[in-house]
Amino acid sequence: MSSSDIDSILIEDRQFEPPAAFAAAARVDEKALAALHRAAQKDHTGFWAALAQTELDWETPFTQTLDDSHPPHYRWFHDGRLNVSWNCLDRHLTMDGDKTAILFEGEKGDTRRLTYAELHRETCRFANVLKQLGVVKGDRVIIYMPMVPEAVIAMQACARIGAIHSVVFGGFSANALKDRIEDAGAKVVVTADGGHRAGKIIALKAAADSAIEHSAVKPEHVVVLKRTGEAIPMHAGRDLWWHDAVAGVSDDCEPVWVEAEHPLYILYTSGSTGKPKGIQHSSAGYLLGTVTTMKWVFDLRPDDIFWCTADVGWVTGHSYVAYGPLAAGGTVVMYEGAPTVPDAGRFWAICQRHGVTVFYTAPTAIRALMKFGDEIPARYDLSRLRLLGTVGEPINPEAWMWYHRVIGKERCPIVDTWWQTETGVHMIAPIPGAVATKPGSCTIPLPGIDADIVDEHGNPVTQSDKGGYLVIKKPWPSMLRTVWGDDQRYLDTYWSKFDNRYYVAGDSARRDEDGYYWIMGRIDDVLNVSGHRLGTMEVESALVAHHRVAEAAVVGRPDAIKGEGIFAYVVLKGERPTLGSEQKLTEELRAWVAEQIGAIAKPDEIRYSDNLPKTRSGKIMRRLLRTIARGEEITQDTSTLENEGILGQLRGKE
Ligand code: 7RM
Repeated sequence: MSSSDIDSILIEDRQFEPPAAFAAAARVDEKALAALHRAAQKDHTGFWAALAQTELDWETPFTQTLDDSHPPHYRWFHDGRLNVSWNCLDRHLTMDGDKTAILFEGEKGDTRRLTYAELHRETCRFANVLKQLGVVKGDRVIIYMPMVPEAVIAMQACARIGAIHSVVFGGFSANALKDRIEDAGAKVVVTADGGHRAGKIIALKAAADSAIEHSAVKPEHVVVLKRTGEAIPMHAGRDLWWHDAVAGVSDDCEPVWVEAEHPLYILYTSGSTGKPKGIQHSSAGYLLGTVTTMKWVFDLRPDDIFWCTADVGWVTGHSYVAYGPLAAGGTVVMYEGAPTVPDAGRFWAICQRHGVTVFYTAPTAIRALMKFGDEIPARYDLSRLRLLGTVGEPINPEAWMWYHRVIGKERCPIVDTWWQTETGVHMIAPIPGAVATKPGSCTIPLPGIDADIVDEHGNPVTQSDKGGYLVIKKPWPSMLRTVWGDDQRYLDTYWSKFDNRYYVAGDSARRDEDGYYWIMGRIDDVLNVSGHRLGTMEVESALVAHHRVAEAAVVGRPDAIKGEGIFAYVVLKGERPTLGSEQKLTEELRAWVAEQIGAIAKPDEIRYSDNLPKTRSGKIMRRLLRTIARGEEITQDTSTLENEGILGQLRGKE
């Protein structure tokens, strides 16, 4: 797609100033923000160095802030040493070990509260278990867990001993888990007998067994948390129960001090090919980003009850459940289940029960809950809420206004935060006491983040109605460091387009007269389904792996709740099913994709044709397929189609 194709259609002119009462008490007001921006502009590395000194505890202080001698590989604070779990836990104990770290609620209503002292103890114990299993600094541990405190404990335990974790979302299938075990070369897998979600039990251990059975890499041990109590097979010598393993283990575990650049984790995310990318993050720079954004964007204060609804399987759950809130010494809420169990008031019931003050969720959840009307939230006391946030995809102004009016009672600022797995933390987002918001815009880049919008040649786009490539022009501490095991892919995907000068996010955006950013969508073949990134190629690879499928092309189309829905065009090896008789095969293929990737990747609709429309050079005409999926009039040139007759089939008319 060339940037000239990216014309903006969204016009929104409402603007909301920071509420006076909020601004007066905020950590960062307008004046403070101006000072931060000035400091960052004057001395980019000095700005980050000062924050790294004040916001993090170091075992060995760093002497060099940024090593930029080998772009686009950057090292931040590289000769300093610290420990992430120390910064999240130990350093708060001296202040107040009895402070609540985690407030947990299971889908069935069970609750648990862990103080900092308890979380510290559990983390140390589990770290000692990992050590006993032979895990040492640099080893990879896969975490495939429900949303329970032990998921965070396992992550923190890895960080404590310098092991690199890779959390795999519990909604992913055995096959997806297998790919990640192999790519990461995992030594240990931490899982559970199952988890509760939407009234069902997610059979995590069964999936883990199947993944390992088919994996070329064989993890030495599987630690299993008892969560549901379902009977599951245990493999003697390989598997051990979490509760058995921690029994009798010491509460003490000296942190392993690691270099600032030591990888904290690998998190797999979708790109434009079928193979997920292992995004590799650092220790110090990443952690610094989480703390600064907790304070700037979430305005986190000691008495806040912070709830980010994301699963720890996504980057949002890493930065704003497992690390950021703890590094900032806050109290974080974790909820295991679905937003609609037992009914669509669950989120608001949790907000009321735990006194949530800062609430962060995805536009898809807001849209889904909005559908149930204003009466449901009206049943709950939401008066403790003071700040709301969104992430994952552009929020449509209608959902923004509903969130503002019905949940925030026109009193809470809304922070629309643009960022990615790769950026580690918020990049473009309002600082709520300082920046006016506009529904649908993520507003302006944070201090120390040098974002821009450029054209095909890398020149800034200055017209406010023109879109372009969203790029970041200077390195920032929490940026990804590479793609695990595939540095070439790091270079190709993020840097080569503009000769290694700019980080290319893969999103298109425009900037209005006030300098506000409006994200317009992905430039590559990546779908955003319910705020989750999925490569069209991933879904295509899954489809063609089915014995009846010869070829497949997958495109996105707008979906009122999910943001984007999945539409698949399939060419079969044998006969095309006659119109009206495709139901059974469609269900089979949908179930197949769920098995290959996970239920989130199931196509909403599948259409069968004799061929796919291709250009003379053999490229699938995706634009045409998108037009058809949306049911729009075809304006593209179709004269190069070898078989114009397939148009009728693609439109489902023949
Ligand atoms: C945090 C996360 C990243 C992609 C990104 C965008 C889209 C995320 C917003 C957004 C518009 C937002 N990581 N995206 N946040 N688009 N406004 N506030 O979602 O790696 O899973 O996805 O999500 O396209 O590139 S992610």
